[in-house]
Amino acid sequence: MSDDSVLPPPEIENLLAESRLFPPDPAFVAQANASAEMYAEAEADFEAFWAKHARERIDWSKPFETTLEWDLPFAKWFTGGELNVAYNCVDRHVERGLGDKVAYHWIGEPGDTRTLTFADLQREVSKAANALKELGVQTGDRVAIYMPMIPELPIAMLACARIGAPHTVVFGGFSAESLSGRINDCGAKVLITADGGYRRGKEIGLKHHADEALADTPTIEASIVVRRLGHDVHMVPDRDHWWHDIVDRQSDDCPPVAVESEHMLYLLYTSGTTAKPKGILHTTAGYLLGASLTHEVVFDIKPDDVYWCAADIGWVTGHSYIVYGPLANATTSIMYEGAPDTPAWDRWWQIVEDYKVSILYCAPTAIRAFMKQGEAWPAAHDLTTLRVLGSVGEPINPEAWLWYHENIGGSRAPIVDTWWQTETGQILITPLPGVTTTKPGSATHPFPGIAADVVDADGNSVPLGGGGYLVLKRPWPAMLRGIYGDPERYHETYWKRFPGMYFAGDGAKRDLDGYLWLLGRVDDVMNVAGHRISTTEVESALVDHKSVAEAAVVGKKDEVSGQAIFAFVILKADREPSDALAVQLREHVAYVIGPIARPKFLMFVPDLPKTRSGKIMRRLLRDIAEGRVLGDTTTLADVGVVDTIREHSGSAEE
Ligand code: 7RM
Repeated sequence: MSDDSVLPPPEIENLLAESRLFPPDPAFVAQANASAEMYAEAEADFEAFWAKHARERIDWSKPFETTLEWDLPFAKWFTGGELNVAYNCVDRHVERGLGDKVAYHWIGEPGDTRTLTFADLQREVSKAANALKELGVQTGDRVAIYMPMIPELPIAMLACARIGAPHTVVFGGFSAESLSGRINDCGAKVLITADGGYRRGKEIGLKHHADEALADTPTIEASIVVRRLGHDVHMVPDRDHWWHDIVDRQSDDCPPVAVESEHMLYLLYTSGTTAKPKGILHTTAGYLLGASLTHEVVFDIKPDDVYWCAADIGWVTGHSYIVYGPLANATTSIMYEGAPDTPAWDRWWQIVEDYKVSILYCAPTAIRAFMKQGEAWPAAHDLTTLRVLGSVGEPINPEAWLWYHENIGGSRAPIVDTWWQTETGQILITPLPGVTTTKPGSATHPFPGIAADVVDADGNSVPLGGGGYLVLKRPWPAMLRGIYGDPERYHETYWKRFPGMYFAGDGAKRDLDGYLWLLGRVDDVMNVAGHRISTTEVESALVDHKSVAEAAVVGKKDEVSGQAIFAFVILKADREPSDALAVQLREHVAYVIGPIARPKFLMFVPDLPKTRSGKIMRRLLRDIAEGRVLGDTTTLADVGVVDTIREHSGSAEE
């Protein structure tokens, strides 16, 4: 027998046990796109697996010769091949008789709607591409896009893809400075923007931010501006063109340009916490394959589905699972411009009912926000059309998973908890609906063909039941090809920590059944008296309590234990904070996980600081817990939240 005392402490403790099992419903299994054989087939020869799907799913102008050239960390997939992404997402469906099929049911926040068929898309994309050509954009030139969630956004992206001009979409909530920084990093030639959009009942102007940005972007030669709000905005002569002028007058004939498999499709910038944003580089064929295959298999997409990914297209989730994956699969999607609580907390459920949505993909932050408002909102609507539910962006706490399952999925629809990143381009860790028995809170297993592992500080696999660092041990088709203009930083950021492996920056554990549980960013792991405790597990234990809607924990410096756990707690809408409840919640964590994880401090807060894509910014919570000056807040969605928390911060319970 081994003596535990001579073993090094685990990289991250495995503390929280979740034993509820949800096997697939036999009726779902009988019709599922996924099959257990996919795993075995992909494992036998992963290159052959991807090559087969690349041949079957993509329409090539010229077939590829080599599946993979792997010169670690630089991958090339499907070399020798040529294709066009817009053709694969739009034209081929029209040619095959699907011109009248709806591509997007678009819903504006104020209640206006638009329907775009694949034939509409083909026409609009071709015109927009011709407008770009008129402005001098050539294959290889970069185009920046800064827009609200309106149909012209995917149209603009596809117009770029049609002529082989890589796009970089900058989320409409970002500042002028973020926009100019990204434009300058990639040297974009044209900006496509709008006068503004709607959010929470308010008009959000964009053009004035764009103008401020363009004062400082020497490479920009022209801009195209969509009129969404209809107000007068300043248009710079010879630079700015209204979309309805320059696009509408173009011919709707624009032959798609065949590009090489490794031609750059887009850049998407991820803001590092302090350093300059990284331009994550995605290319053409591998990305299209990864996004479309995972979309069809993970969401069990059928021709009649009405699919809704509720992310913003400004994030990678929108790129892969609102635009490229669904369109490549000729899927009918919902696209919604606004907020989930406008005009009321049942806006989403009204949309599901009105459009008979069958698949919903959203983030845990949204689910926990709905949880906080209570089950009456979804209960008032017919959600029986929903047959698959997805989650992405953060670990989903078991309680939130169960709430989603019962109140949205009618205890019937399988949930796919999908782990991936901007860098990975496609879903990498996920259940397959109809195949996988799920456990609430676990992303379960790597997608077929993906080699994921959990390793210790030396890069050795940790045994089942242990925690450590999540790594990927072989290339995959939609993987990033680099950081724009900085191959050294690419190597250093992702491939240096564990030689030969891609390090994602996330902690994970694998339970005794081999299921993967994501434990949050390793930078957030707390060290309490020598125990490496993940924020996720303590947060899940708090959300497990019936009064709690959402929780975030951080480590606060402590003389005795090194770090002490500091919990920020949002209560459900009908609960009142009290000292007694704070004591109860701290005891609840001690009971569920163990005394080592009992929060030393607990503060009730009305809200939490989040990024604009809904991820909790624990870095800022650490600043608050330590009473420090706040660090960089540029990616914070709502700056007011931090002040509100600070006003409360006298009341932390010890
Ligand atoms: C798709 C996306 C990536 C980071 C990633 C994780 C976290 C995403 C999950 C998750 C646990 C999940 N891209 N993350 N999905 N953690 N379970 N299902 O979010 O580049 O914006 O973020 O998000 O930490 O590294 S992203």
